[in-house]
Amino acid sequence: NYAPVPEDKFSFGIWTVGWAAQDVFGSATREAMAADRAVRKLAELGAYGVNFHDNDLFGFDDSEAERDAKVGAFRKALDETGLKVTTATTNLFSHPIFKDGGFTHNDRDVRRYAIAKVMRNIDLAAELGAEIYVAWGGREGAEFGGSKDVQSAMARMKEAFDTLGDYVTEQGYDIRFAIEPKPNEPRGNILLPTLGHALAFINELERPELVGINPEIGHEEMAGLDFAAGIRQAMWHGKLYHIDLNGQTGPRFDQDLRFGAGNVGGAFWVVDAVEEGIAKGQYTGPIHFDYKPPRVEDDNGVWVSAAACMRNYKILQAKVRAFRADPEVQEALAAARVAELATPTLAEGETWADLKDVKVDVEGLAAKGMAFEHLDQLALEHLYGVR
Ligand code: 3MF
Ligand code: MG
Ligand code: MG
Ligand code: MG
Repeated sequence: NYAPVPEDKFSFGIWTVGWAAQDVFGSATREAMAADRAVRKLAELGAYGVNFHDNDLFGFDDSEAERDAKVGAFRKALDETGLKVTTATTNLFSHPIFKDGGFTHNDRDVRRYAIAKVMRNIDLAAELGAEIYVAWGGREGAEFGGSKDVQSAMARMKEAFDTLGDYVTEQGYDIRFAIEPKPNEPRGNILLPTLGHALAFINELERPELVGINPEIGHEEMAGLDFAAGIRQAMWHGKLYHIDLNGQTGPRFDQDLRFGAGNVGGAFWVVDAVEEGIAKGQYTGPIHFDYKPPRVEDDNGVWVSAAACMRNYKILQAKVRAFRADPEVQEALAAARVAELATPTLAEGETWADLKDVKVDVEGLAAKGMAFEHLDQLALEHLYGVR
C-alpha cells in the first residue's frame, strides 16, 4: 500500500494546508489555520516534517507576547507529534513594506530591515532544528525595464547572502541556504528566474558552500523548462539542498496543484531523478511539498489533497522502481546506448591530438536510429499501469 510513514521524509510548508484560499479575484473561502493545528493534522497523515515562514507562525504586527504564545503552541505540537522542522524561510513579500522586494528593494532602509527580519527568523529556525533556510525572492523584481537597476540588484542580493552567511557562521548555526527561483508572479519578472540563473549567482558569493537551491516544479515549468533535467544538473553541481514538489500544467500562472497532478509524465521523471539522487547521496533533504489546496475545497478537501501529495509520490516511486527493474527496459536502455554516455570521450592518456584526425563510420552512424521511442513507450506503459 502507499500509506506514508515518517521514514519517507515527507514534509509540507505550514502555508500550504494553512492557506485560507484568498486569491487576486476573491476573498478567503476557508478559515485561517493556526500552525499547531497544521502540525497535528500532518502528523496524523504520516508526514515527517514541516517548513514555515516567520509569519506562518505569528502575525507581522503581533506583540512579543503574542509571538511567544504562538511559537510556544507550535513547539508544543512538534514535541507531542514528533514532527521535525526541516526547513524555515522568511515572509519578505506580504506586508506592503516589501512591495518592491526585500534584499533588492530600491529603498535602502527596506533592505536593511529585510535582512534583520531574516536573521531574527534564522535564530528561531536554529532553535527548532532546521538545517535548511529557504529564500524565495517573492517581490525581488520589476514590471518595467527602467524601474530596477538589475546589476545593482545583483550586487545587493549578493550583499544580503554574504551578510547572512557571515551571520550563521559567526553564530555557529548548522544552517545552509537554498535559493528558490521563480520566473514571474507576483512581479512581472522576478530576479533569479530559473534554477540556472540561481546556480550561476551562487558562484559570485563569498561563501558559495553555504548556498544551494530549492527549485519548485511549477516555477520551472512556468518557464517551459524540464524540471527533472534541471534538478539532475543541480545535483551534479552538488547544489540541490531542498525541493518544492507540486503540479503545474505548462506555462501559465503558478498553479500549485497537488504533487502528481498536472504534468504527470514530468512527475514520473522527477521521482526517478529524486530517487537516483537519494541513492547516490546527492540529495539528503526532505521530500517537500509546496502546493495549494484549491480554493474550491473545504477543510476536509485540504487534508484529502495533502494526503494525495504523499500517496502520489509513493505510487510514482513504485512505478519508477518497477521501470528500472524491468529486464525489457534494461535491454531498451542498452539499445539506446544510454550508459555509453558515462564513458569519457577521450581514453585515458589521450589528448586533443588523438582526436584531431579521428576516423569514424560517418554513414553507418548517421543511418543508425537511437531507439528512444521503444524506451519511452516502456516508461509510459509503466506509468499507465499496463506493465
Ligand atoms: C511562491 C512559493 C513560496 C516559497 C516559499 C518558501 C509561498 O511561489 O513557492 O511559497 O516556496 O516562500 O520560501
Ligand atoms: Mg510557488
Ligand atoms: Mg508554485
Ligand atoms: Mg515554493
